[in-house]
Amino acid sequence: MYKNIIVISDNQFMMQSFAEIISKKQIDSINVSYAISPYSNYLDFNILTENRSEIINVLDLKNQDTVKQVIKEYDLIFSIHCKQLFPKELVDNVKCINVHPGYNPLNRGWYPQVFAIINDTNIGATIHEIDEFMDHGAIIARAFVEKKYSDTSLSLYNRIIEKEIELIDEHLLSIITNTYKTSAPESEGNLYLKKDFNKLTEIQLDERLSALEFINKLRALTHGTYKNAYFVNPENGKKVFLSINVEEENEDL
Ligand code: 0FX
Repeated sequence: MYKNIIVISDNQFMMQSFAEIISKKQIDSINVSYAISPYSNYLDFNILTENRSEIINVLDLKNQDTVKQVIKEYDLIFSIHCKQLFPKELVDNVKCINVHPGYNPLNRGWYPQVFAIINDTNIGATIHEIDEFMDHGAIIARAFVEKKYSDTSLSLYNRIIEKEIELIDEHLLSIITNTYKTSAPESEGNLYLKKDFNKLTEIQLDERLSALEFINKLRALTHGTYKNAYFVNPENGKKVFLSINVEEENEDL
């Protein structure tokens, strides 16, 4: 059984959800700390569980001394949408577990639902052990979520994080008690980086795509108020942002 646990996250909602699950399970004799990356704003993170405000640390995993300190203090680390890559020294010395908003190994890396819409691949959520490569280690649990033609990146993302939270709820105890089983990913799968997402965002006005490909691209780049897809206005060179509104007819009407 692991006793000294740290949860590192850059996603306020996921960190809060994780903290609520841990608190609900009322596991005796564990100490849980919470941390964010230097990329996140400390003020955005205010984790409350049962009227208790958890203290959040800022951890820079590029700093050797910090990594050594973490290895000394903790025996289990959860990465819950943590934007820092865990260094090899850390993953070789402490059990590190990642919760990923994609179905490994199909959708490794950044913004998995975006690439699942573009490439029409299956999508889901995964809990896995961390090795030195991104979203690559032994799989503890994973599940698909439905992907619809009427989805945008945001609606699909919301379904995925709901599934991540379900998987955490279901598998947390077996992870903390170190009684879980793993399976190896079937292949290296697909890995997408932030730069692959950035490349998608400019729509070339002379690009030829089928209607389906174009609609899929806009659905994949539509995520609430984010300004993702754009074309360059030939008149003044300014970016013009666009997104798509998708709604399937309601059968009851
Ligand atoms: O926390 P997270 O949902 O997850 C991301 C990666 O997708 C994940 O693979 C990695 N393990 C984790 C550390 O970081 O990312 P987010 O909260 O920055 O963005 C959530 C969604 O919002 C993303 O899937 C797509 C959308 N988005 C985000 C940004 C910043 C956009 O459409 N445009 C943007 O500029």
